[in-house]
Amino acid sequence: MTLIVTGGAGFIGSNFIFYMRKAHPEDRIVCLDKLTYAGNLSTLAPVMDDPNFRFVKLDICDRAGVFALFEEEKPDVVVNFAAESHVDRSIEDPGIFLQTNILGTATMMDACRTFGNVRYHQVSTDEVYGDLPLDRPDLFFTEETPIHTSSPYSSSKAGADLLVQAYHRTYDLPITISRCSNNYGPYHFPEKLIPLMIANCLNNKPLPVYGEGLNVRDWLYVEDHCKAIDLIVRKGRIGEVYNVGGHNEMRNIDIVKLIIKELGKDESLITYVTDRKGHDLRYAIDPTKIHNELGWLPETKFQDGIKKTIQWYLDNKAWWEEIISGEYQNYYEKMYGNR
Ligand code: NAD
Ligand code: TDX
Repeated sequence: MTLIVTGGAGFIGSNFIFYMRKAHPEDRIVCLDKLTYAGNLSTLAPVMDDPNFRFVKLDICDRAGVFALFEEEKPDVVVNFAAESHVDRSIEDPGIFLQTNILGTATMMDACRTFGNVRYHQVSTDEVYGDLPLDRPDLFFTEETPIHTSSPYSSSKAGADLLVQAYHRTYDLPITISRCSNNYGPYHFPEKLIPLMIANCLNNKPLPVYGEGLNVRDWLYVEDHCKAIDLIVRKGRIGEVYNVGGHNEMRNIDIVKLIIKELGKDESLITYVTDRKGHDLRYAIDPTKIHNELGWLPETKFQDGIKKTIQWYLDNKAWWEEIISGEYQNYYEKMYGNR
């Protein structure tokens, strides 16, 4: 079959493409990506010459371009990863988040229903559920937890989810939605916590921990997430939402200390900085549904995954040094310069 994978030059999308080439080499993958600051064509170098792979530089909001691509490729499945994904950027400038995350999703689904009711999968986030209190470790997000967002980013993702469900109900579009927790692993853009801390540590730069570093995230190794999406696309029930995550909760400060230790640096690098506005306290996924229905469980233990990830950043310095030497410097100065 032919899959259109949007946002495949970013972190999770590229890992998904690599996973799918291995797991289903017979499938054709067409990667559609605008190549924003977060997209990196060099990441896809290993698959560029694969006859079953094609890269197309395109904005998911470009209706004419998207429709022409559907006409040409006649996809069986669309997996939509393309999004503005960084919470801090959404706090600075929400507009592009509404544009890409909501209108782009609608454009992709309009193409799906115009060209034969194409199977559509939306990659969403646990952030649509808002946050959980730190003193109630017994509470988890289930698929029934009400949508209750905190940031412009999570609100735009929630808006997209509602539209996806509306297209299913109104037009009978065959959709599924996955809501996963924080991913980590290779090709993670260095604006996000784990790669930022690894890069700063290696450059002996201060490690900016928001607030007191007590916020909790539920970490998922990116390949485990890719396997879950593959399963949902092939075997998930149409119209359903699946939470993806796996009881891997960590406080930010403990992650930072672990990275420092693994890299043999000193905790004096830690710098507590002004907290993120509206900072979500804790995310924690209950993955019972995807486990019971599709047999999925995360396979990578955090202790192993974080070691593999750190090793990847050590082995692939050129990839992230190229990124942080460019426009990223201005971003970093703006976000952290006076914090
Ligand atoms: P990322 O920022 O690393 O990559 C996003 C990709 O989308 C980039 O390649 C970028 O060029 C592309 N893109 C952005 N706007 C586009 C547009 N208008 N048209 C076409 N392409 C566009 O993001 P990521 O971390 O890989 O996240 C992928 C998806 O997973 C997003 O939908 C995000 O909301 C969701 N998600 C991410 C996480 C996480 O921990 N990273 C967790 C839960 C959900
Ligand atoms: O410099 C930092 N210092 C810091 O303390 C950064 C960048 C982050 N943090 C904290 C904020 C969060 O509590 O670390 C935690 C993780 O931050 P991010 O890496 O920005 O991720 P988060 O805000 O949790 O969102 C991520 O997971 C859900 C992804 O970026 C989203 O796309 C996804 O939907």
